[in-house]
This record gives sequence, structure tokens and C-alpha cells, in this order.
Amino acid sequence: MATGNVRYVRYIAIALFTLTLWYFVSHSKYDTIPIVDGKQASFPGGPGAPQVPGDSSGGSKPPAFPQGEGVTVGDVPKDETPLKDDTVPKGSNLPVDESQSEIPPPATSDLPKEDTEKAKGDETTKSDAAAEMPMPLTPNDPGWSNLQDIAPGPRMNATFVTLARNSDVWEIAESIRQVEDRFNRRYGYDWVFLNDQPFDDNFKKVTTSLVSGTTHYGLIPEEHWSFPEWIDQDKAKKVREDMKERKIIYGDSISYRHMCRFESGFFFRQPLMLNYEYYWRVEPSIKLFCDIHYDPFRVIAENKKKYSFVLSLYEYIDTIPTLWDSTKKFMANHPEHISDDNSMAFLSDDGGENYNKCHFWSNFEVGSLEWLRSKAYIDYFEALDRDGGFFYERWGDAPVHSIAAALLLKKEEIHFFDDIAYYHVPFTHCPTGEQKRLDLRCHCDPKENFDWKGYSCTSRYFELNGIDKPAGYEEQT
Ligand SMILES: Nc1nc2c(ncn2[C@@H]2O[C@H](COP(=O)(O)OP(=O)(O)O)[C@@H](O)[C@H]2O)c(=O)[nH]1
Ligand SMILES: *[C@@H]1O[C@H](CO)[C@@H](O)[C@H](O)[C@H]1NC(C)=O
Ligand SMILES: [Mg+2]
Repeated sequence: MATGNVRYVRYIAIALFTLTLWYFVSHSKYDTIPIVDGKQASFPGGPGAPQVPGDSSGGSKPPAFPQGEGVTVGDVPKDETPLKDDTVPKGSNLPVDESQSEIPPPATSDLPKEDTEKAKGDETTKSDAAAEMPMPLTPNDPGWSNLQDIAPGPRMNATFVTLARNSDVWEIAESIRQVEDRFNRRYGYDWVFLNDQPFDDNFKKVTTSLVSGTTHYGLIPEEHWSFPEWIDQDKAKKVREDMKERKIIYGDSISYRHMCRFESGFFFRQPLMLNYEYYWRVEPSIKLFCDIHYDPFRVIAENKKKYSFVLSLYEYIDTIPTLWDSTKKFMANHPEHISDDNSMAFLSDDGGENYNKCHFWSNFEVGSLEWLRSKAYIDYFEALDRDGGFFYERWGDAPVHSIAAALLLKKEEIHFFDDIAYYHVPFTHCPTGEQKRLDLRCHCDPKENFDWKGYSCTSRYFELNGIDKPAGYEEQT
């Protein structure tokens, strides 16, 4: 019996050991983060990931940035171009952090970049694809609540665009993170960065790691960031000194004036931008408060919109005292450019005699590059540039774009993106209706919504277009 007892004890010990082992394996903390083979392996440089061209380190070393690889950008030669535009291929990207998600998205969420590119390049079948794959625009539409997978459907010929200095890197990183989390991680649109100085490696490394699409870096040529020869330097200098004394914001800044002139007349003509039809402008330190369930580029393209906004307000008159005089002169010289169905009522309360200073806030814009490159827009910009107000005053690109949109476009070509909740210091656009904020998982405080406050011009846009204001707007005035 003694040997029999020992055997039983041994069996029990083995059973206990097995149970304990099973317990530890099944309760191991690794198990709290689901590991799905396809998911893990899909990260470049992650376990099981294919080796990335130009990154022999397998992801453990900082990615390399070979010039001129990645998505071919028109016929701009990467190394020879006087603009020294750089393209950072997506292959050198760092992992995009989707691993925190409790429910791992299916492997289809990691469609290779080429599929997205193919969809974008497939312009001839775009309308077919669009018809087959309508966008969910409301919570009742199929596909609305799927924010995990790569978005199905066509891609527009579009890019994000940011003008920034190297020193803006962390502020723009914050903006990119928000744009990616709320929208672009499912779309993979490209991002063009422009600068009057060459971007440094750190800027490129950080931004490329954050953007899901392909990043491109362009150096602005000097003639797009300097005084035109007809500007009287002494006069411009006196203006800056005077504005400094009067404490006008950016009043004494030369670079801010170059920035405003560049955004007014040149960003859409940079070689890198010629590769796209639509743009979405993003500035440093902006916030997005709600999920973006549909593709704003597609809303613009399919509805033939040319310009869009989320915030509008009155311009500081001391920065633009003669902008309206120049505009009236342009209207008289170029009646052919003025739209019959324009939005003059947004700009003027007396049929165009005086400017009411209303403008769309241009730090957010989704719009048509083809429109900005049109003769009508260029003629307007050149008329303004000749008059010198970018330097003899401090004309901003916001009133310039806005006046152009309101006068050169048809009313219905300007779109208000209520669903894109947005902050740029110091103003917030937060959708008015509670149900909408819940549907879009917004994290903005509705009390902060600027739309219906006295200093906003958005009411005028609604009235002029005969659009009903959302229920509950009165409580936010
Ligand atoms: N490269 C470059 N970008 C600039 C310069 N000044 C402003 N910017 C960019 O132009 C945009 C507007 O400038 P910002 O300082 O945000 O002006 P604000 O929003 O009007 O206060 C931002 O995207 C800035 O990063 C400059 O001197 N060089
Ligand atoms: C995108 O638009 C640009 C500018 O119009 C054009 O040159 C380019 O061929 C377009 N690309 C595609 C893929 O349609
Ligand atoms: Mg800004």
C-alpha cells in the first residue's frame, strides 16, 4: 500500500502543478492586452513584420529617411528640385499606436498603404466606388459606428497641409495626434509640411512617425516669402513701428506678414501641392473634440464645395483699414470674377459699400486647391498684393480667403462643418445639439461653443443661406 500511496500523492502533486500552471498562464498579465497575430505583425518593425526597405534595424533603431522614395510625387525630382522637397516614405514609419484598443480590430484594418493609394489613383471609377460605398453621414447609416477598420470607399486626391517652423514641432505633433485619432488613422491621407527654412531631421522624424499617410516636406522659395520689389521699405518700416506703439498683435512682425501673404497667395502653388486637388489646413496646437465618422474631403468633392469653415468672427479693423477699398477696386476691374450668387451679405450689411469685418477663420480650412489656383482667385490675390496691404497694413489670410470665397464662389460652394468640433486659441466650435455631441463622442464643453455668441459671424452664414439654426442655439448666445 505504501507504494500505492506515494503514487497517489504523486498524481495529486502533478494535478495541482498542472492546475497552478494553467491558472498562471490564463491569468498572466500579458493576457490583459489581447495579442492577435495579424495585428501585432502588422506594425512595421513589430514581431513578425516584414523588413521595411531602408530600415534594416527591424524597428529597434530610429527609422532612416531615404530621399525620393515612397510614393512618387508628380514629376518633382526629390534631390534636384530647387525647393528641396523631401518625401518620407511610409515604410520608414514608426508603429502607429492602436495597440491600446481593448477589442483588436480585424486584420483587414491594416490594409497595406498601396490599397489606399490605388483607391486614390482610381479616379475614373471614383463615382462608381462612391455609389457602391456611400458614406455614413448620420448614426442611422450603415457603417457609422465602425471606427476601427480602415474606412472603406474611395479616397479623394487630397492632403493635409501645415506651414510650420522647426520650433513648432511639439505643437504640431499635438495637432497631428488629434487629427489622426479622430479621423486620419482610418484614411491615411498624406500630409505636406511647408517652411521658409529647411525642416530639420527631428521635425521630419516626429511628424512622420505620427502621420498615417505619406509625409512630404517643402522649402518655400524666397520669392514667396519676401517683400515684392514695389514695396517701399521705409513706409513698411514706419507702419511696423507705429503698430508696435499701438500694441497691435503681430503689428511689428515681418515674418507674420510674410506668413499671411504666403497663405493668401502661395501655399497652393508649391510644387508639392500641385499634386492634389483638395487640402485641409492644420495649425499647431489645435484640438479636435469629436470623432469624424465620414471623409470631409469626400463631402467637399461630392457636393462640389470649394471652401469650408468651422469658426467665423470679426476682424481686427486696425490690421485691414483699406482691404475693402482694394476689394471694391478689384470688383470694379473684374466684374467677370464676381459670382452672381455670391455671399456678399456675409461681408457687408449695406450691399457692399462697407465691410462688416466678418471672415471665416482660416487656421481651419478644407477646400479646393483648384479654386485657389483659378484665374479669379489669382487675379484677386495679385490685385491685393500690388496694393501692398500685406506690408503697409497687416492683412491676414483669413479675411483674404473669406472675401474671395464670399465674392467669387456661389453661396452653396461654402460649407459649414458643424460635425468637426475644433479649437484654436482662443475659440471653440462645439456642436450645438446634445444628441450630436453624444453620437460623435465629443469632449468639448458646449458652453464654450462660439457659434452663436455676439462676436461670431456664423449666424449671418445661416441666415444668408436660409439654413435653420440648430435647436438650442438660443441658450448659447
Ligand atoms: N515656417 C514658418 N511658419 C510660420 C512662421 N510664422 C508662423 N508660421 C506658421 O503659420 C501658421 C500661423 O501662425 P500662428 O503663429 O499660429 O499665428 P496665429 O494663429 O495667427 O496666432 C502656423 O501654422 C505657424 O506654424 C514663420 O516665420 N515660418
Ligand atoms: C490629383 O490632382 C492633381 C492636381 O489637379 C493632378 O495633377 C493629379 O494627376 C491628380 N492625381 C490623381 C491620382 O488623380
Ligand atoms: Mg495659429
